[in-house]
Amino acid sequence: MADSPRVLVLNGPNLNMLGKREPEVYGHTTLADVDARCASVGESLGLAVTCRQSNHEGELVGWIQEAREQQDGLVINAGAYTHTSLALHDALRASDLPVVEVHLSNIHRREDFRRHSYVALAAVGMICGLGPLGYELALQALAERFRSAAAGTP
Ligand code: CA2
Repeated sequence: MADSPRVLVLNGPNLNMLGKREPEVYGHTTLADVDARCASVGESLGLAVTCRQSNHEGELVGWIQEAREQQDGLVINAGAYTHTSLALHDALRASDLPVVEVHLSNIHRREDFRRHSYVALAAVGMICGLGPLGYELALQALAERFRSAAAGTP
């Protein structure tokens, strides 16, 4: 649709391994399955969704910088960069976009070092522990945010 709000779904390092390793932690769904589901759920919510994955911090920063001009919202699972990357934090803050952070696993039930997120400081909200459903819920949250902004309601 021409005027659909645009949302970039970004996945960080190692998420290309989804469904191929550690199914006991991350499940059997592949990243291609997640991307396909985001596209179809996005369409049903009236969103134009683009999905990208990178194992490289600088590439993710570049895509976030581009998103400032080209997108209306961002869903991000930054993988391990969540817990380390001030560069992603700064890029997300500078994007001025509504950001929803997603994690497949419940980062609060795992090692202590996963409890801190540099992404969360730049996000409107975070969904974790619900597996791939988290991406759909994040898209739903953004769609609702765009709808209420367009209607002028809080
Ligand atoms: O739970 C999440 O979504 C995480 O962002 C996943 C990251 C982890 O570092 C975060 O603390 C939480 C790891 C992504 C690695 O994904 C793999 C998937 C399958 C096999 C191996 C790695």
